[in-house]
Amino acid sequence: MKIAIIGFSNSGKTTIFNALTGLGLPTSSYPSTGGEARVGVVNVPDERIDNLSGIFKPAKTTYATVDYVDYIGFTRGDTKQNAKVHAHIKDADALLQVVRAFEDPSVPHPLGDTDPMRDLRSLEAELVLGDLMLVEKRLESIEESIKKGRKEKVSDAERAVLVRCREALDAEKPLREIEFSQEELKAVRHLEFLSIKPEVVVFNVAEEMLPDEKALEALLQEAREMLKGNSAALSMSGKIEMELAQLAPEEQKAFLSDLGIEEPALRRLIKVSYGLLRLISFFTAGEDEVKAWTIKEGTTASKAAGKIHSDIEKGFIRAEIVSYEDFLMKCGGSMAEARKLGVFRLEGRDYPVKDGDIINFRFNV
Ligand SMILES: Nc1nc2c(ncn2[C@@H]2O[C@H](COP(=O)(O)OP(=O)(O)OP(=O)(O)O)[C@@H](O)[C@H]2O)c(=O)[nH]1
Ligand SMILES: [Mg+2]
Repeated sequence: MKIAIIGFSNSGKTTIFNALTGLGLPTSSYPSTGGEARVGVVNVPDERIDNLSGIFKPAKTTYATVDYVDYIGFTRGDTKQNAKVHAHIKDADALLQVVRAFEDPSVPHPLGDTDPMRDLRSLEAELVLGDLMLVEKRLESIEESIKKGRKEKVSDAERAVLVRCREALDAEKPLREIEFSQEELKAVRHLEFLSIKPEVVVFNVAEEMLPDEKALEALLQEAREMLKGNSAALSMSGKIEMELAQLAPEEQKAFLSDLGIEEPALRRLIKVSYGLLRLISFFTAGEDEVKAWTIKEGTTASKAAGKIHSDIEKGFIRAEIVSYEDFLMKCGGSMAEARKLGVFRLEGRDYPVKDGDIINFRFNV
């Protein structure tokens, strides 16, 4: 799973990328203009995995992960430049939009001054415009094929969806606000629209603004009213989070309590983006390894088995399952106790796996 960080230049994208990944990419007040997109792998924090790991004391503990991508910023009104950005991030599953909400005269703002809602609207407009251009280009090439009598090159289904897309985009609506059927989505998937992707908006606020919870909540409220479809909004100080990420765990705790913060905003951000992708985790637990496996909501037991190994999917007999809650509450975290109490359920291949299921697959090879 991949999440692309987007935003205007100097909004703090790389700062937040560094905070998320613990990497130390250079940040500067000069806008980045090119280079390669950078990818970092981030563990999805999960207390359930922490607890299971405490119980099983496995040789290895593996969290679910999400890849984050950092690239250059969007430029207002420059569709050519923005198409370049699109090319680097179009395969992402979701977007993380960083909106500048800090003021700092030493860091030039590409739109003149700090105005988070204006920036959010402008960036959404750039996403919409980029997608509209893709739709129009594609429709033109379809018309061309029809004119030349090359009917085999034309999918009526795709054309119909494109017309729907154009209507929405013309009305300045991001495509994530529109309901599409699975077939419709499939017909236009190859165009890799940006405005159709789920999006988390992060307001990058100044450290001094953090205590002003009322003002922050008002800003978030306004953003949430504007954003429709699969999206979320939160705020953090990218600078503080980056400093935090570079400290050892013990120092982090001290730093946080000095600031009166319970949980780094970053943990919340990672969890929110994981949820936005409609992802859930099931667990395998033993002495070798405690591991979270990422699946889409609604994945069946046999498909979930296939995540671990195709042989387990092929030779699937049944799944022995205990929910994380039952395992901790009813069995005091003991597998022997779980078996004795019979809390393991036996499920067949079509069982839809639930978030937090601890699973042991029975299979034939
Ligand atoms: N004062 C202040 N400066 C910040 C904050 N967050 C980031 N900056 C600074 O803003 C500048 C730009 O930050 P980056 O993280 O490089 O921004 P970016 O969005 O990646 O910029 P581009 O890659 O050029 O598009 C750097 O000098 C940062 O130190 C903040 O919360 N407060
Ligand atoms: Mg950057």
